[in-house]
Amino acid sequence: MPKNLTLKAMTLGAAGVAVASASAQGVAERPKEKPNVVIILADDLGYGDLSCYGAKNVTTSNVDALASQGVRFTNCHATAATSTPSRYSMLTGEYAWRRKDTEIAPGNAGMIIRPEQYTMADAFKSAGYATAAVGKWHLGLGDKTGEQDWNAPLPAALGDLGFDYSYIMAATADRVPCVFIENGKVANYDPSAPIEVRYDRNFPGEPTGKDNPELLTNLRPSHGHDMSIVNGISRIGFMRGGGKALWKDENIADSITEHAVRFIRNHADEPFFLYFATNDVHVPRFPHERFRGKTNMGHRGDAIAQFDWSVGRVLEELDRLGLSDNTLVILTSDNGPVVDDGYEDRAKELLNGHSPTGGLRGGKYSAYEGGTRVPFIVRWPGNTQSGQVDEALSSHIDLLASLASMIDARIPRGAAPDSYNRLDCFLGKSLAPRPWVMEQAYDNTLSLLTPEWKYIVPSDGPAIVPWGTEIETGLTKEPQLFKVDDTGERNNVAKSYPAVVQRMEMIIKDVRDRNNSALKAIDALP
Ligand code: NG6
Ligand code: CA
Repeated sequence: MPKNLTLKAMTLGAAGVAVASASAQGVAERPKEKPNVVIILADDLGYGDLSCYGAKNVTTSNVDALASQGVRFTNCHATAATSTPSRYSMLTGEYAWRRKDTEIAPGNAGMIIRPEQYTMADAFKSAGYATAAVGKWHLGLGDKTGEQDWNAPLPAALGDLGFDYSYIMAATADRVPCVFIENGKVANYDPSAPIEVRYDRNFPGEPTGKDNPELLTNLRPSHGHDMSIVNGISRIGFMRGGGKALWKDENIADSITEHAVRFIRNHADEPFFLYFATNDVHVPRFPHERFRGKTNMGHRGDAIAQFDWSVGRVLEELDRLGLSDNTLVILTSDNGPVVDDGYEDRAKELLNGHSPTGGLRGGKYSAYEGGTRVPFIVRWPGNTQSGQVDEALSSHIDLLASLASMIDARIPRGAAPDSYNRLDCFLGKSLAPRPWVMEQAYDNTLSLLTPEWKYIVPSDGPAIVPWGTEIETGLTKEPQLFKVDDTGERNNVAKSYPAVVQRMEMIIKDVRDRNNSALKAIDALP
């Protein structure tokens, strides 16, 4: 299909034809071997935060090397502008907005992906891979919200979702519980300090950031984040206990990177799938002292340097084991960047001319492009071309079906309903853009992006994220339509192109209703 695919072509199609299961939509020629797959998913890393994407004041040499050996995408999109819905969509191939309970999850959320639901890890496991999730999870744990006993094996955990091994943070570093969970049990559990967690009220007598600011020896909150204190940093939610299992923020990158590397080492002789989700560069940013001052941007810049180090460690281990040629590495971020996300780390004051969004409007939470356009790099020696830069419109939502097709995993009927096999696109072999990409932002506001247009559904929500990040939500009462070459999304042309607005609305409705006509446009791609 030509690059300037028309909206007409996108909306026409045989209505009423059942949507084929994602696995049936394969077009890529399948390689003979089953490569290892490593997904490195950064947190809140913006489109402009890596030096290969134009970052200032920080050099990400390991990521840049990866990009120079593979394909660097300039128009790839996370499915949502916050973590939980973005990760849910990537791992299940279903848009998070189809479900009610996929908003930013508290640390005591029950498992959002249910054990019976098909995941990317299931695809790999069914194809004989060893599978692991290491790092930030943020998709709930245990059977029911608020009912977990953190002192015993959790009744529902990642083992039920296709991951043979997991070493994770339940939610985010700014949410309790502040402990790592290994295969469903608190790692390094300290029986002398039983763990209690709740989000509705404090435990009597326990200090909080609000009442005991003198205990905030490492970081103070700028907004929210004034509940339980762990490691001199106050968090969202209340916990007590934990003892020696409690993490130290400055060691999180070391700890999860070491577990990722160990998994690779332990499975060097068989195909493996590693989902490595870093804590960097989410708040609280508190990098290890060896990264302090690596940039002139304070903790946020130094956390980017720390992220780059983690990437380097993983790549170095693949090299050392002779696995690089047979490993497909994907590096991306869960959503766009935020500068002040709730801690006084002077990230804003110290930008020194750096633009985390790379000049895009908005940021994390936002319906503007800063919310969901993310770095996306793919390297698979022999299959991707070194140093390629690819502009094709693409989305994380298609990773599941694409990777499943590559390894010949059969997706059960009805699973991963929104994911399409776009393997050729992810390997930089096809310039055919996705006909449209759905994006989810603040208040579950949907946007639709095509190779020519960006449309934001009207909303009564606030113009600015209401809790202090100073980010524009992109929400307005009027429909917004931008030409894609208006990268700053400043010139709303909805009034001049009512027919386009109508077609964009139609596509969104079709996707919402799972009506085939909009989806057929993807099937029709070469
Ligand atoms: C917000 C938090 C923010 C961050 C975000 C989730 C406040 C005031 N802000 O509610 O700090 O934790 O949730 O980020 O609590 S995400 O990248 O994991 O989606
Ligand atoms: Ca995030």
